[in-house]
Amino acid sequence: MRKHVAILLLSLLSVTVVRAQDYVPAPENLEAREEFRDDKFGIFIHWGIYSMLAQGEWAMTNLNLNYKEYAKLASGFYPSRFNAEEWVKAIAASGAKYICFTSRHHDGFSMWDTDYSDYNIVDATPFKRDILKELSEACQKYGIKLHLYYSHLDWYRDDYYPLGRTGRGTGRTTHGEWKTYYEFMNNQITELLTNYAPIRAIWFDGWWDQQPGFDWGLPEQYAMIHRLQPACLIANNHHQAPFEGEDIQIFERDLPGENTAGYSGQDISALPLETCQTMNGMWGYKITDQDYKSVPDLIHYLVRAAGRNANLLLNVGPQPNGELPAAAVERMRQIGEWMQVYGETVYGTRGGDVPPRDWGVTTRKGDKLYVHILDLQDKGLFLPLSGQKVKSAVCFKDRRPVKFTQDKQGVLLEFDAVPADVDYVVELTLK
Ligand code: FHN
Repeated sequence: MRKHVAILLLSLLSVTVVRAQDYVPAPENLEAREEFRDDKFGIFIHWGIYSMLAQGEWAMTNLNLNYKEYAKLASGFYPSRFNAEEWVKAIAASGAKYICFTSRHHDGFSMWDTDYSDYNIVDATPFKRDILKELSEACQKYGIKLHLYYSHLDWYRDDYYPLGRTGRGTGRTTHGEWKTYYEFMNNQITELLTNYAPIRAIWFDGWWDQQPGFDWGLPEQYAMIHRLQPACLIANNHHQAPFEGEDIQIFERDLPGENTAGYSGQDISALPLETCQTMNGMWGYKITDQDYKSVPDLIHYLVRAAGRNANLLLNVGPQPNGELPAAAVERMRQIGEWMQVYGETVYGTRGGDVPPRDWGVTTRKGDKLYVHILDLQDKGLFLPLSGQKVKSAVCFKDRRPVKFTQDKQGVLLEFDAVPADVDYVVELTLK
């Protein structure tokens, strides 16, 4: 009996091992991962017909709105000030290298001209313009990469079955037709990857809506995506360690290794990392939410992410009229100004040799180690760099030498005054 159990366990193990080896990323996918890592900074856009309610993207379920009533919003959606080029220019000015746009959020409304549902921006609104098309063209024009958010869960369709944890008050009468829903999603994703190419990443969300063990058909869906665009990076905001077939690991509202928001206890993988964060409190536009983070705080978040080898995907929720909120545009402009000066110490770097600390982080590129001092109350800073030889140390901003001494344990930096910049960067050249 024991032998049989052992054989069964062994064969289960070998199945797992074989499955774990199934996905071999294509060379262009590996290249896209490195390019993604180098980019370090992206802007997340949560925009849909929910912006008209101005209560965030969860209004439909938070307010228990009937799905048929909610759908009427579409016939009034006319974002007269939407201008894809203006968006992309403001985003490029922030120093961000990519945009992740909500092609379809949990409310089930498609922000492109899809053939697989009339509940979309072209067929269901008087605006009739394919927002995604305009955005993808503007992105290509200004050299910004496009990622697409796609919700796995749906609060609108009857065939999103079984009902998940959320969206139970929207009045849908769901039927046992998961198969048609799954086909619908795959058709839409195929459309996105065919008509709006190149899409650098598909960013899934909603896995957490179903009970553990629910079969979302991810391996087949992921294989389809990689067949259509081998370089396309797959991310899934399931709040777990990455699944087979994924190319990026995502964290939400927390830096990798932290878990203040409750979504991020998972192990950190060797995949490229990205953490998404709101600029104010909500993802989608909320009229009462003016609780914007300060520019220094946003820069710190970006730098602390880079020091943890992660990208920052910073969210903006456009207004119902199609404009990005002025408060967000102003913050993006100021982050961009900072990036103009300090971009060299962020773009193309990897997490540095000294692990993140309360005072700041380090980033590394070639023989340069950038010490980002964000919060130091001292005129000295010891870096445990045993085994590394420092050739020179300068203040990155003005190239003035920084005093340092070195022994086997590491390097001691000494300053004339307590570093007070938003980010006082010391550039160390290593031997
Ligand atoms: O439910 C969504 C939420 O609306 C938003 O899109 C965020 C972005 O990370 N993700 C989900 C919650 O985990």
